[in-house]
Amino acid sequence: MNGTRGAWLVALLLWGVGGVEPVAAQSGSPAGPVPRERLAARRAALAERIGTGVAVLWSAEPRDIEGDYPQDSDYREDNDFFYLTGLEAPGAWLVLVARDGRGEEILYLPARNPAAERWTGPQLGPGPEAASLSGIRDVRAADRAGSDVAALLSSGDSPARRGGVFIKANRRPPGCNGGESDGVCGLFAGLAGTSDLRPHLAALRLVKDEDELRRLRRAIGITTEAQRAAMAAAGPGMWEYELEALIEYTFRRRGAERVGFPSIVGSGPNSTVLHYDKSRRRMEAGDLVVVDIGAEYGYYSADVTRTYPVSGRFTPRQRALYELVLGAQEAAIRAVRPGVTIRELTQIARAYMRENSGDLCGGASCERYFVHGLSHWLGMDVHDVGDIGTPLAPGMVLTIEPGIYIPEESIGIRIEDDVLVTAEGAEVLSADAPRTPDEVERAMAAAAAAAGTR
Ligand SMILES: [Mn+2]
Repeated sequence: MNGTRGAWLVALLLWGVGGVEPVAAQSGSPAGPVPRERLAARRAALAERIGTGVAVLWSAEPRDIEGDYPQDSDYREDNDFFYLTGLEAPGAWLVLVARDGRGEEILYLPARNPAAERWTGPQLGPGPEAASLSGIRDVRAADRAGSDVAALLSSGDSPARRGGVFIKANRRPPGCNGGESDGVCGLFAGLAGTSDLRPHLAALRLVKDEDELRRLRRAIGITTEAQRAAMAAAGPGMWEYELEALIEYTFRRRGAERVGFPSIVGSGPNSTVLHYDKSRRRMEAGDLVVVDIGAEYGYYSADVTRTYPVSGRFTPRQRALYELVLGAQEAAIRAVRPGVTIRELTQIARAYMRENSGDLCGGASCERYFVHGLSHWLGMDVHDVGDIGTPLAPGMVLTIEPGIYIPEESIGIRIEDDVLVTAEGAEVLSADAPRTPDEVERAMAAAAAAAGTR
């Protein structure tokens, strides 16, 4: 990390002649920047929801793992801040002043710090570049933010007096997470008329716009590619961590900058542990392996699960149980359309399982082995924000993921797809990953034939 002085001198010289741009939001990232018009539309929608009042948001706190070696890639922007500004900017504030549904915006960014930038690279400072990337014309230095907001809240004609102040109830101003309560850190403490901004942002984020869908489709495409690669490679004797490495290699080389969540590769007994992510076991012939993975691309995460037989062929019992899970999933997917709720989809999947268990699970239905929820929203968070009771509407994206887990038999089966609600019904965004037992076996057999293995 330290042997780069020469490179830095070159960089600084180039910078001097305009050859190196300061950090530009996501403009250098594989996903590219969020278009300014989209950002403006999201801020306008938030102002309209609030009506009258003042909303204040902060960027994420830089992560500090056991000490003081900050690395640029440690920083992941706060989802809501990114959603509204498209920026990655530690120490920033966004102030939205809404009057009768129309908003004015002020962005506060810390002054640039050349000494810190030697370690973690150029940062965006207050200036025209930030304005151009975010579409927010009024960009100021962050050291003014506290006094500006205090003045804004106390002035006689402030919309805060009429409509209140909206902040995220789980967040504090930048640098205030050590419990400080004076100055900027105490700005909102005990302030009357403060309400939580999160439900408003969640309602907006529930319906994806065109740029969000572009990112999600790409994240999901990368993830289904990784599922195919993993299916092709899996076999007896392979360690779970080898399969995990192969999956994340595909993510990274296709431009995913992170995993949306720790990869779950659970074989044999581990297939029945819902969020097993240690990947420490060696896979054996006869095992099923549950592979629940999601690439994060441009701040949006996929979440796709496939279950495959390590030896390349399901046993008759594994196949019968798999068909039951698949049937439940298909019944739920067929029912997706505007107006339906996740609760109703869950009832449909569970009813299918009850009615089609036969004697697979002894005298009772296999439903008792379906021990988790059917669906969650998908987006910037893998379990994305939004009221789970909201009726489906076009542009919403949810997972559909029934499962059966029988620890006594070391059989765990989960099948998970990512579904976009359309005007007419549903589009399965993760359809490129083999899903029926025959498709899975064919994909594994083709790979084995090509490699001369298994
Ligand atoms: Mn999921």
